[in-house]
Amino acid sequence: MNDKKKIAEKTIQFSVNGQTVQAKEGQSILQVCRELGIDIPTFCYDERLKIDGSCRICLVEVEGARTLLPACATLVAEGMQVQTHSEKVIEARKEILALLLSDHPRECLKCEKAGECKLQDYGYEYGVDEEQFGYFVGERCERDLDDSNPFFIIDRKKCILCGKCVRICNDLQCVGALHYANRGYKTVISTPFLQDLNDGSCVSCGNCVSVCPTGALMPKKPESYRSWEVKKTTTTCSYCGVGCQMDLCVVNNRVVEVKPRKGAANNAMLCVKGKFGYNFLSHPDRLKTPLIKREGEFVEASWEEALNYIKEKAATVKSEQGDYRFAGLSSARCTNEENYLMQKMARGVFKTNDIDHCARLCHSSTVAGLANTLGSGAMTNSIEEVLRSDVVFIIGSNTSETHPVIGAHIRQAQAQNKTKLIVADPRKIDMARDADIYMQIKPGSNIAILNAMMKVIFDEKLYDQAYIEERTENFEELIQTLELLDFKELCKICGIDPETVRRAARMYASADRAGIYYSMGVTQFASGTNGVMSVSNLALLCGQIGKESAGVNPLRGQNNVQGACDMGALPNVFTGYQKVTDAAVREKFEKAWNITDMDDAVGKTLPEIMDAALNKELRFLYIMGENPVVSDPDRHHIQKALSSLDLLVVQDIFLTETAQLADVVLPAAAFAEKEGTFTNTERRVQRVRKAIDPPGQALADWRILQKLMQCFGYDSNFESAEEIFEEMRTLTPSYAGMTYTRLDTLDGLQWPCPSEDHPGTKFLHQGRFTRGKALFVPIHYTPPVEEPDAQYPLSMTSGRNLYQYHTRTMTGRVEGLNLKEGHGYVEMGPATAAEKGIVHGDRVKVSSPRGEIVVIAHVLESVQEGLLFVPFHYGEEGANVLTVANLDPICKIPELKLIKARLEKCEAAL
Ligand SMILES: Nc1nc2c(c(=O)[nH]1)N[C@H]1C(S)=C(S)[C@@H](COP(=O)(O)OP(=O)(O)OC[C@H]3O[C@@H](n4cnc5c(=O)[nH]c(N)nc54)[C@H](O)[C@@H]3O)O[C@H]1N2
Ligand SMILES: Nc1nc2c(c(=O)[nH]1)N[C@H]1C(S)=C(S)[C@@H](COP(=O)(O)OP(=O)(O)OC[C@H]3O[C@@H](n4cnc5c(=O)[nH]c(N)nc54)[C@H](O)[C@@H]3O)O[C@H]1N2
Ligand SMILES: [Mo]
Repeated sequence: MNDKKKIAEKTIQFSVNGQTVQAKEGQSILQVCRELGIDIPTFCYDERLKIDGSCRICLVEVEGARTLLPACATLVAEGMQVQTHSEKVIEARKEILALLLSDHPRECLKCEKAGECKLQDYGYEYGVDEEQFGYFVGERCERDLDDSNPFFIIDRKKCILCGKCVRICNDLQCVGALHYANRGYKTVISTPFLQDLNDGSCVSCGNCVSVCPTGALMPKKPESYRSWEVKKTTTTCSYCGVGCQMDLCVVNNRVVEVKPRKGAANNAMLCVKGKFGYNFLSHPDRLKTPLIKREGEFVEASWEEALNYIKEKAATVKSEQGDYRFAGLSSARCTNEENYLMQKMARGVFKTNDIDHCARLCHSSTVAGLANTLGSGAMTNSIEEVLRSDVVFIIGSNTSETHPVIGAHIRQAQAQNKTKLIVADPRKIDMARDADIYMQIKPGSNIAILNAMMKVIFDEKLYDQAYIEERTENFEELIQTLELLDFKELCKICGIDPETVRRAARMYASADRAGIYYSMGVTQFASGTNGVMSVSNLALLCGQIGKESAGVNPLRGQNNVQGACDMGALPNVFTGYQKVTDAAVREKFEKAWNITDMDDAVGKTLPEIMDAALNKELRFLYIMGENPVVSDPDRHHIQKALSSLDLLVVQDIFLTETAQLADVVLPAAAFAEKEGTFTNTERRVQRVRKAIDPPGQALADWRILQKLMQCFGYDSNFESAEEIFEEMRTLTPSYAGMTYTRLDTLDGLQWPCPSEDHPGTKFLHQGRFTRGKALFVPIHYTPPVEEPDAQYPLSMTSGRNLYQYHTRTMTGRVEGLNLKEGHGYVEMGPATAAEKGIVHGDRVKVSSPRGEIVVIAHVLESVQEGLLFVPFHYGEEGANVLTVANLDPICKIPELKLIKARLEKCEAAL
């Protein structure tokens, strides 16, 4: 098909500066010249944005044209003769530059943009002497400095009105926070004041700052430096699972700025955390030496002392118990190489499958559910494919806050492709404001709404009969279940009127290409696996899996949670989901690792590990890069469990709430300080590169793990992360074709990638499902485990916000992020608040059978009445003081999204 397309693409011959060249029909002169390496200046052009042509600096001479033409807006034509640097062109460019410079401040010497400023560069290149023009002062209004945003300043005097910032804000980020104000010569860019930040239009993504060609939009920087002192290293963002590519700009071993790069997942976009959330790296709180707890106090120790201490304590456990009674928590924040080594250590050195990580609390229901129905529990399609979807159905994902760059992609699809959007969420989240159909479903009613939609699709015969026959099994059983269900009753359970459900079902079913995007609002239930399988049922019913711009797309949360799962940091599988219960698989790993007697039973999951610690079945817990005291359900229970251990080792970049309970704390290098790979939510494996040295004696996690393995007598001698990757890929079919050399691009490679000549896989299940035929699994709605009662009359859900990341070890140490959301709060609807006499900003107490928190009330129209939303970011003011581990029987995910709670107003004295 590609070949046909190529033939259809017309080639055009024309000449540039007297040389005959070829181009594709539809290309602009600027594009072709860029490909040819001919430098045409431009301020307003960005290949991602619609052509604006306003800056005029790219003017070229075209034979026969009456005027000079902008190269960005002029398409090449057969026989055209173009001059890019004729005398006339140069004169015109000089004139434009002179005009721009005539009212531009003469500050190049002290301007922070110097060296990277396009106006300065072109002025120099074209020999325009600013002194020949008088500096024009005044008249245009609002030309002053605005530094009200916590992350960047706008200096309107330096603005040349190229409009890139306005276009990126409106057309790519799609929030419309930047506009032009006034007209004609008085035109200025109207900018986000902090007030705007608070009313939600500006999301401080900083994409405007990244595209500004002059010093008009500049990041607030931790220190002053000149651009030529900067060393840039390309790497992958370490916050969420989008996997944005970025350059870390380093001066004196300190990251001083972050700039977006054009990776396949992010298209040179970033969010506020990726762009501005890097100061934690150089924060004085970073762990710099190992710490050993002696008589209740941490004492600094050398690596040797710390490792020996661990060895001795572990030996005591072993001599008393006959076994190390070891369990490990691995980390979705760490690299693939580190997760590989962590599970190798657990299985190879401590001979146990008791290894797990935060994916248990996150998408374990996805991994279990989709593995059952499709054969693979990962996002089926690629992020950029959403741009061409006809319908997007978001259920239980606060996309614009938790995967901001994907949220922006979906909005671009709406604007550019007329993609229709359906949203189901008990809170009217930002994405819901722009939805074609918004269903404010009752919390815990996903299965009911999905069954209701399927019932409409079945009754109205909107399903894809041919696809179902050819590619699925168990359809009859699904129908039998659907036939038993009462549509009106289902609508009542979700609290949505039947006509809206019908409209949503028809919209989804009639689309050619429809993608479902879901996350924690589906997975974090005791019925999470069933919820995931319901999503899969709906997509299969309409033939939406196995093609482009469609699919079932679980948005994986952490930067490397997909990778940590792929690497086998799970109790039931080795790398690439090879089962620990399969003797042949075990034999393969035993041989490769040169060990015997591997544990052959499925190990304990994270909540089970905590219970086993509490009842002393486990004695030695090793936690790498997790903070369960804040992130696991029921804080007091977790604290008790961790305190019951004989030996707790925590390996982190900060002294977290969890590390404070440890016997030994080991200082790890952060993402910017080490080499490796992360696998993003769309299965894309991307490089992580070292930009700075770690602080003090901190070491890359893999180096620490290797030291420990050696200390316990295992001969491990990797000299680089790459060597670990090489071992891993020989044991992992889906990664087998990847090498660091192949990964050394901005796009990385998507698994499955079974051989070195395989290009990687853009979307899964084309032609054939991983499990052969896809499976329909009929699901009945089950009510939440905890329902409101007289004592706890409200429902409470929990989650996140844009500015904070998880347990705030990193974002809590970035000043600007805390200006917006620095304290614990609870969201509630106006009636729920009024009933208790609560107004916005009051201090309130939220309690559950597990505990209570005192936080600030956020009274919002967007929240369903009777429901409270509490973020889990804020430690003792966070949701997990109140939650409880009611587990899904299949995957053991806790029902973090729904508990019962009580709300009270605090008296002023509190
Ligand atoms: N800024 C930021 N971004 C992050 C993170 C972060 O901490 N901060 N964490 C990352 C991680 S690890 C993850 S897993 C993702 C999570 O990303 P999301 O899942 O998008 O985030 P949550 O806030 O947990 O929950 C999503 C939504 O579920 C809704 N919800 C609650 N109950 C129900 C229900 O019964 N049905 C439906 N349909 N919806 C419901 C909530 O109102 C909320 O809007 O975010 C990742 N990105
Ligand atoms: N109530 C409620 N609870 C939840 C959720 C919810 O929605 N509601 N969501 C759950 C979900 S989806 C998730 S994923 C979990 C997340 O739970 P956690 O993974 O426990 O949360 P993080 O704060 O991301 O913890 C990561 C730790 O790794 C450290 N770290 C960062 N980089 C590195 C590194 O390179 N090396 C090392 N060694 N350490 C590093 C950080 O400082 C931090 O302490 O929380 C879960 N908890
Ligand atoms: Mo997560």
